[in-house]
Amino acid sequence: MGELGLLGANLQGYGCAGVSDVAGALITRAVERVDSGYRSGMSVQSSLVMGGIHEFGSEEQKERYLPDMAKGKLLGAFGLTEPNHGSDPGSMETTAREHPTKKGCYLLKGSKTWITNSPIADVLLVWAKLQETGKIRGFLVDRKDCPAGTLETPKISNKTGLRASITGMIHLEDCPVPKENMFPGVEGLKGPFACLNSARYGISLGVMGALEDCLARARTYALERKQFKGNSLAKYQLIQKKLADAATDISYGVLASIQVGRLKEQGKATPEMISMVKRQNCDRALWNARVLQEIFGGNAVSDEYGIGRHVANLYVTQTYEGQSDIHSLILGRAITGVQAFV
Ligand code: TGC
Ligand code: FAD
Repeated sequence: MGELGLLGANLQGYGCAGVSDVAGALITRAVERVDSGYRSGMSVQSSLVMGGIHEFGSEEQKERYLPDMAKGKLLGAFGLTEPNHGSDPGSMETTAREHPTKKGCYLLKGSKTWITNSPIADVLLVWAKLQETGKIRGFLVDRKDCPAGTLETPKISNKTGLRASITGMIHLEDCPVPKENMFPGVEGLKGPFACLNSARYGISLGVMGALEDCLARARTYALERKQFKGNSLAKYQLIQKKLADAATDISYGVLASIQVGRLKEQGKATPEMISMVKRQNCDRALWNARVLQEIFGGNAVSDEYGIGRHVANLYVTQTYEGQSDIHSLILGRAITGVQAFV
């Protein structure tokens, strides 16, 4: 991916390709057509970590990390979710306190879970609350600089979805991080959420790629598989309706995302527009993939046909970066002005 210029492709400078937001999301669509796990590793590197450094990092942080991350020589992870706080990251328990003796150094303590790339990441963007102010800040935890026993990143094994992507935890035990590794440009939840806007937008087109692959596979299978008097499944109206529903949702979903991307390029996209396409496209991709799976009958249960893999992956895409019901509440708040989270 690094050699092809796919990492941080829509970022300007620092060795990145500098393509448009829409082009960047079309890359996620092409990659996710293969497998959501590949897109996931790419999104974390590109939108969540490189995007965060690009938007909020110091000039020194950008020079230090972005060129090598664009080449794929350094890998990033984004640590927001905690064992007790997923949909509600504002309640996070991970803290950063000033080192009692070493000036200009923070000690990070806490745990993050379900973190894409964490077991193999070189740099982990960890969101933690400053003990003195209670404000959330972003820290670039550089694995090579962490003393033994202060950073652990165990892998989460035997996942039922997103198996092509590596996921783990982050345990920080008074891990020393120099102040120059803290993002100077942002404090509060808007830091991680700004990174998420970009990644959520990418997912909205990415999942359409996965559904396109499901449709292509289901169409081929329906044409080849014969049942009742030698007819192909494709001849039956109920089968055709399933294909028509998926094709329609793909067309609407792709066009809506491209339009939001065009607005994003003009600085006119709101977080609610992104919530809308993230929620709708993930929900429709999962729903249609589950329906298309039925066309394969018992064979859907075999890995060989690929469809079950997409269904399991699409459950994850509907869950991470804000579960769909959470996006419903973001939209409901915008429509009514009333907060329904708490
Ligand atoms: P709330 O009061 O709504 O907002 C707090 C502050 O943040 C600002 N803000 C945003 N800024 C930019 N973009 C957005 N989308 C923003 N949303 C909120 C807001 O303006 C406010 O700023 P300020 O200056 O007033 O402080 O905060 P809340 O705690 O009530 O939030 C509620 C809620 C539910 C919307 C939020 O917590 C939420 O979105 N939860 C979902 C959590 C989530 O998305 N986690 C993702 C973890 S990362 C991940 O899943 C990566 S998977 C990657 C892969 O493998 O592909
Ligand atoms: P919970 O918050 O416990 O929610 C459980 C259910 O309750 C959901 O259906 C939710 O919608 C619902 N719910 C919660 N609150 C409300 C409410 N107020 N009203 C109505 N319903 C509610 N996180 C990272 O930080 N970085 C990563 O790289 C990352 N990668 C991931 C990779 C994978 C494979 C997975 C599975 C997850 C990843 N995550 C990552 C975590 C992901 O963002 C969280 O799983 C997600 O935000 C949901 O949090 P939770 O799992 O704690 O669920």
